Amino acid sequence: MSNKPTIVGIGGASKKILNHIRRNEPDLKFLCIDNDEENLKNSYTRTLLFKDFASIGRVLDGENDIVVILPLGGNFGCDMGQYIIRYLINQNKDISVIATTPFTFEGKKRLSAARSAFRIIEDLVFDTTVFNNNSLLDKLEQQISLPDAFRIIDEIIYDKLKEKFL
Ligand SMILES: Nc1nc2c(ncn2[C@@H]2O[C@H](COP(=O)(O)OP(=O)(O)OP(=O)(O)O)[C@@H](O)[C@H]2O)c(=O)[nH]1
Ligand SMILES: [Mg+2]
Repeated sequence: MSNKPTIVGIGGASKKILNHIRRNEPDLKFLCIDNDEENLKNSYTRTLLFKDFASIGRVLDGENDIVVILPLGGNFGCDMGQYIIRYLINQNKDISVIATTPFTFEGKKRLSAARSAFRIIEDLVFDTTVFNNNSLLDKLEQQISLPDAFRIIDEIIYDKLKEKFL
């Protein structure tokens, strides 16, 4: 039996992060939950098209140690992330969260939705980590493309996961 956690991604961007982690950690269990069927098609991990909470409970039956990967900024993650996490806690699962907040250039609305969502999640979950995407850009000397910036953030999330949970 493995004592490694199951990695649960919430929202469209979490698919890319989970795909990245899986390339490095093929033996971990994953579940990517999203409401966008099209997006889930090129996932390399187990996926669940979100319809209701009970189906999440069924898929994760017996998997009690969970790290949630939650890139905040979009509607699904900001609106539903906290409810999915609440549901998992009520199922007596041990939950940790690694979240990100969006770049400023993605718009004020996304940033403030992400911040409000994260504040709520922080009150629910003892072990949370949040990366502010913007602060990454401040550290880089050269201009890089957005996809490259996201790949670096995927790697930072994976490093944190390894450091704390694997
Ligand atoms: N680490 C990482 N973050 C990403 C990537 N692409 C987008 N993001 C971030 O993830 C945030 C959330 O985006 P999505 O996951 O697409 O949003 P969603 O939760 O699916 O919500 P809607 O599609 O709007 O309903 C964005 O605001 C970006 O900051 C990526 O490839 N890697
Ligand atoms: Mg989406």
